[in-house]
Amino acid sequence: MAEHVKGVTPSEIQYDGSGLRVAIVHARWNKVIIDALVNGAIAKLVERGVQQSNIVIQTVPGSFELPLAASKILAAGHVQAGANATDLLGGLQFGSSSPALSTPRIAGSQATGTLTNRPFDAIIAIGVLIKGSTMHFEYICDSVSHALMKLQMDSGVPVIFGVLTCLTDDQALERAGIGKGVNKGHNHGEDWGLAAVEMGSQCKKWG
Ligand code: DLZ
Repeated sequence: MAEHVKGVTPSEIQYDGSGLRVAIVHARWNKVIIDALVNGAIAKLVERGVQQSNIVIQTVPGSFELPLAASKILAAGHVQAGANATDLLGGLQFGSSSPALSTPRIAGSQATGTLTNRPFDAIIAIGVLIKGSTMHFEYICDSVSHALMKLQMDSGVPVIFGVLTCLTDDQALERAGIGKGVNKGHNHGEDWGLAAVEMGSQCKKWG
């Protein structure tokens, strides 16, 4: 079999996610693709031992909303014991009573976590941007990627970049493992789940 040139080489270390708490924030644009990616990420988190009750999911309208929501979720996960998480989250309406955080919204999803004040070890931001006929795509790709990197560097918490920036629908479908051809492609959500476990574990060790 030909050796693959592109793509991530699996780590030689099998990281243990059993002590990790992971948030997934995802856009609702291009939902079929989003659902496949989110399910792929969750499957790998669970496979690596992350408890379902330690996976918290929040949706936002589009990819442009991902950085602010991710920032708020991380802040809420870091509030001091006794502080009111929902106050910090303001209009985003998080909290254990929120159906958005207490109920999995993706069929077959294994995530059951609710927001508490226990810090997150990693957050995965998932969106699917598909180029249209205006400059909208370029502006959102650029601003979202920079904002997510800034959040990661400022917070010290791994922010996994789960934003597909595709030129066509077919590219996006193939990167979610649901391509139309004989070769369905590869679900990048799985890589993001593994990246969250690896980076979450390593950052705990590095302090
Ligand atoms: C407006 C828009 C467009 C045209 N395309 C996408 C897209 O391909 N993927 C995506 O996640 N979001 C898209 N949006 C919505 C924006 O991200 C954002 O939700 C709105 O501009 C409101 O801020």
